[in-house]
Amino acid sequence: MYFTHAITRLPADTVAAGLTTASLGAPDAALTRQQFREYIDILLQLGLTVTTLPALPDFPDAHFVEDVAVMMPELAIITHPGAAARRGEVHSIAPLVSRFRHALWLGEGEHMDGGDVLMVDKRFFIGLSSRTNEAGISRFAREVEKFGYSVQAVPVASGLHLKSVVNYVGRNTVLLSASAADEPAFRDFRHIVLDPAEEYAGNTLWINNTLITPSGYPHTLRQLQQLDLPIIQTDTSEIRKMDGGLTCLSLRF
Ligand code: CIR
Repeated sequence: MYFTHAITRLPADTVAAGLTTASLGAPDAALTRQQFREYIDILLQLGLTVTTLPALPDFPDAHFVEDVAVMMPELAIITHPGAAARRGEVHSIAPLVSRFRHALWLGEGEHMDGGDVLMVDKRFFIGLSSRTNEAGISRFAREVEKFGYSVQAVPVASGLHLKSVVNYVGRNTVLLSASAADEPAFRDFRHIVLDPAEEYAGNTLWINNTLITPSGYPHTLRQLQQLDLPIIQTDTSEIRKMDGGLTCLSLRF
């Protein structure tokens, strides 16, 4: 799929107050914004039109826009984020999403974070995680199956979201952690298995046949180079401190 647009949100000064399981210290707000701007520059360089929403200081995780909506050519699903502290974010993204797609909302009890939703052509792999539950996946499946998509639930054994440790990287290949390598859902794909010391680099973004990968993961970089696709490395040190990565920072469509 070729993307022409991205929606992003400027990280707020309050970024350090967001949710995290990482014990890497507090992120620096100014450096977070600089890394975010570098990410936007990459999207622009790849030919996307980028719309950036203003910071939402009351929601310190709100720049992780991927979690609050799932975009498809036919529709958008506004999620019901698994973490109560993030639920209010949906109200400020929905009006913009609705300008581009007919938007449906998941309801009370139908938990889902977009970080658990991996789309490969007409197939969705959705992580069953601490943020996404069976009810969320069932409702999502009901809505998208009407448009010819299939939905497969995948238990998330490590990492916050499915896409923290499994991503499609082009050429019928998934980049995934050793803990996900035996997952039957991915048996039709070639596998690149992450070095356990570099699991974070699993959040590599395949976009318009280019790979955007975090800098500082040399083993993964060498593995990705075998795909013979253009690779852009970018520093995400501050984003990582809040459990975020490259896919989380945008909605692409
Ligand atoms: C959270 O815990 O919700 C945020 N601090 C990080 C969300 C990362 N989102 C993603 O991987 N899609």
